[in-house]
Amino acid sequence: HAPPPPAAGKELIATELAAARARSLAYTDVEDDLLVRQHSPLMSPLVWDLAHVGNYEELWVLRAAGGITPLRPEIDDIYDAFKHPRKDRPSLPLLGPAEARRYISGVRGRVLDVLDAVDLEDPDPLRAGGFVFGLVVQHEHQHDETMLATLQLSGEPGLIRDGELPPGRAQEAGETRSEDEVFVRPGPFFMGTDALPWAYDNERPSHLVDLPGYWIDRWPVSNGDYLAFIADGGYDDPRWWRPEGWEWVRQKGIHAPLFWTRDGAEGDAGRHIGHRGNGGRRAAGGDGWWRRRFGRMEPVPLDEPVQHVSWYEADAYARWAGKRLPTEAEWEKACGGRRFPWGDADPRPDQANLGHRAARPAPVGAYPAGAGPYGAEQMIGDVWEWTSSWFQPYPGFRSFPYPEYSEVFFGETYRVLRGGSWATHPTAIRTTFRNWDYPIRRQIFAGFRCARAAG
Ligand code: AVJ
Ligand code: FE
Repeated sequence: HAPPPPAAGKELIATELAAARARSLAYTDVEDDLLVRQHSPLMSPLVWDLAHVGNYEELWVLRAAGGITPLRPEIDDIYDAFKHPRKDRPSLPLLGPAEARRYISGVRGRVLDVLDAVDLEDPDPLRAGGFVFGLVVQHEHQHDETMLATLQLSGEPGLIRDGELPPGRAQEAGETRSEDEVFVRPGPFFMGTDALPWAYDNERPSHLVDLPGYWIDRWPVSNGDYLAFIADGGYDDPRWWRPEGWEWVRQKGIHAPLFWTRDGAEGDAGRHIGHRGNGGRRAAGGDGWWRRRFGRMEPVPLDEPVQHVSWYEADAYARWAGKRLPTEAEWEKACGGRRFPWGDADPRPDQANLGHRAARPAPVGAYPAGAGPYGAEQMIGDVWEWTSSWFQPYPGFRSFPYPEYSEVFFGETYRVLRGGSWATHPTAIRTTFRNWDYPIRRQIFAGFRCARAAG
């Protein structure tokens, strides 16, 4: 088993706190109207997320770890995610944008005082190794990714913050598919972790899991791959779908990933046709399909991992392809039982597409240097990957520091996603990290890869 990385020092913690905050402020550096409006009943107004990250910091760092008297106890109720579902949040007496910024910066000042005074060797589990700071840093980054999903749903241009990404693998002329598999030998591996000081309760404890041999795709399923499923009538063939998934696509009239539209069609994305530009990628094709990306229309790039698909769509594609989704154990074992597929060192830009370097996944094959020991690539970053597993506790699970982070979600309601997306910050991802969502959700930056049994 890998040795634990050294516990974070105070300087590193301060840097991480500042990085998360810079991101939250950048994503909310827009007109007030865009912050207070609700863009989708699936999401909070952005100004709720902004004050919520400050309130969470107040609850956990200032009150629970620092023993500081509550600053604004009267707003706790408003920012309690369990008291008010997202769709109801616009009608709450939310702090306005300026007040929210003032509140979170006031909290942050005191958080830095607590950090100055804290003993990181203190055996108290909230303070040991700076756990409570890891908790709030990762929490803020998770809400930052949620804010990006809200901005994508809003259809507003701007904030796209595009950048350069490495090129994908060389393709033969006319080739669009990216099917290639790697073999993972049978045998036991340690799933989860006891060693990473900032890991969540749901990643613990580390436990031995024995798996038969299996094949897993070398890359996430690409848009080109997925278009073959569409072209083959995949959305119109009940053979590929779980009964409840079939009922859902029929009822909602779903025939492509979210934000996709066909030439001439007037789907959801079609309303934004005024923003259409070729994004310099027309040569990449699109097969007559366009997508709306942060308010801009562009041809669907065939070599990018597909994103904005639900678990039901991923599951149907896999069945059509003669495969299945990997279990989360299979997904994790393919990463080799380390913090990252390449080892324990922090991600380099040539190993994974993380942290919103560009506002899109990188093409399939862009990160050979990020391969795991069995050869699987792009396990970390680009798109969250749906697995076949329900979100369930590991044997010996103990809730910490509060049941509403993980425990209340266990059961057969949420499917597990792994690996993080282009929008996930490197501090908030590792091979043991577990994300979860409803199987119908498509606004998250999620795609998938397939697996199949050996033999
Ligand atoms: C782990 C992404 C499912 O956003 O609902 C944020 C993380 N928990 N605030 C979510 C979370 C509390 C959570 N996910
Ligand atoms: Fe939260």
